[in-house]
Amino acid sequence: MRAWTSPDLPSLDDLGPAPAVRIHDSASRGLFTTPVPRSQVGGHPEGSSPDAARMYVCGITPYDATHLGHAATYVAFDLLNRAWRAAGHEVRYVQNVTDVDDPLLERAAATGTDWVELAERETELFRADMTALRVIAPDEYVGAVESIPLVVELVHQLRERGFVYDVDGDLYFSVHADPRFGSVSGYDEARMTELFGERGGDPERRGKKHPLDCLLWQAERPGEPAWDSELGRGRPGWHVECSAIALHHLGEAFDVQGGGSDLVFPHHEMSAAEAQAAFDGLTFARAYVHAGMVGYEGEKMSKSKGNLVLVSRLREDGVDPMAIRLALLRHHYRSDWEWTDGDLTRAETWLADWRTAVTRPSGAATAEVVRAVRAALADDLDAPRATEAVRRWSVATNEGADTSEPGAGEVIRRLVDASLGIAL
Ligand code: 5CA
Ligand code: ZN
Repeated sequence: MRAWTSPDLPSLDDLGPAPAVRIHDSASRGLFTTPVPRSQVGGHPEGSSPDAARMYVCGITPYDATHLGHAATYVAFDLLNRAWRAAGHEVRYVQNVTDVDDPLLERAAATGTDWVELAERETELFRADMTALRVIAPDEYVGAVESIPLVVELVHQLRERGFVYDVDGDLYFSVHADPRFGSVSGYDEARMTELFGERGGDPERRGKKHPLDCLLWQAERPGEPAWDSELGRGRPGWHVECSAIALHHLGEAFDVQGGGSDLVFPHHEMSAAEAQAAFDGLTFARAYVHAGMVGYEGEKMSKSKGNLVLVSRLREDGVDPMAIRLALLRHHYRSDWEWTDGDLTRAETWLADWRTAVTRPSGAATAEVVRAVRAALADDLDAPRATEAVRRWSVATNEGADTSEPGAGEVIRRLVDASLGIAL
């Protein structure tokens, strides 16, 4: 599938390498550091990329427009992408599009739209929103439908190993086939069963061997799309889509599996277990990173609840996407928070101040700002702290109290662009 156009990244080479990035891993509940690129300690052969930091971020299910919750999550992983690059990593980034799944088919049926058209339309809108927000595009943007052969291959592999069974033609995965099942979320069985039921699972389906076993391949239902395969005519389950795409496009033991915190369980738990059960000794991701949930009017912003603030709507209303991005960055990516109109007006004021400051021929000293911004981002993507440092610089510069450094604005403009993704 086609991704979107990445923004240009200004070079910060003259500022030296940024610190190694530490990021919170939900599985270990500790900080994960991607090893310092070998290219910095000894070099690697030209053309090879043994040092690439590899990241898979779960993409949208394209049945409605991008809301600020989605945007916050993708901007969070964009910060990681940028922080890794600043630290000297090459980044290999893969994202999927769940372009066939129950919510998409239900919405298409409810609105009398062709499901393929709906998915294409909303994916295109997502691309436009990501471009406007200056999110670096993934190297591979991969649809579920185009990945069906990969899914079939992985299910086949699981079946060879005896971890797949049939319930009325649907194929299920025995989740406990992976001895590490449960280690991504750390939840006990009671909590898992509760969440499984709430988040698209079917703990109560009769005929299953264990309530938590999850669907790998769903046999054709009347009126729904289906594909012929050695598994019978049907369509892929959700979790195995991401296992298959990530393994194929990134390989095992990639650095970060990312998404919003609503994906910790069951999605990331199941995806990891499916991949790990398929191959002896395989580690799926080395770290599982989750963004907090953005709420609106008292509830998690969600397509199914309809309490949405859409990026595209704000853009249509003439809001500067850079103000939207700055408003998102004012909240730490791991916190749950609620969007209010005040977030946007505050960000607009800051953005205007920053723009005024960077156009001055000289400004406050930059070395400490560069250090503070990079240190904050390397410390579990602390964007509120990073933006605060830029804010302090802009205040000092605009007040004229300290204009000791000629060309300071140009340094800050590049820093803010490359590390925070905000074009001034
Ligand atoms: N297609 C699957 C992942 S494979 C999916 O969850 N799609 S989604 O469209 O529902 O969500 C896309 C991404 O946005 C996911 O990472 C999800 O965790 C995140 N997300 C959804 N709602 C919110 C929210 N209110 N706040 C923050 N992130 C959110
Ligand atoms: Zn996913």
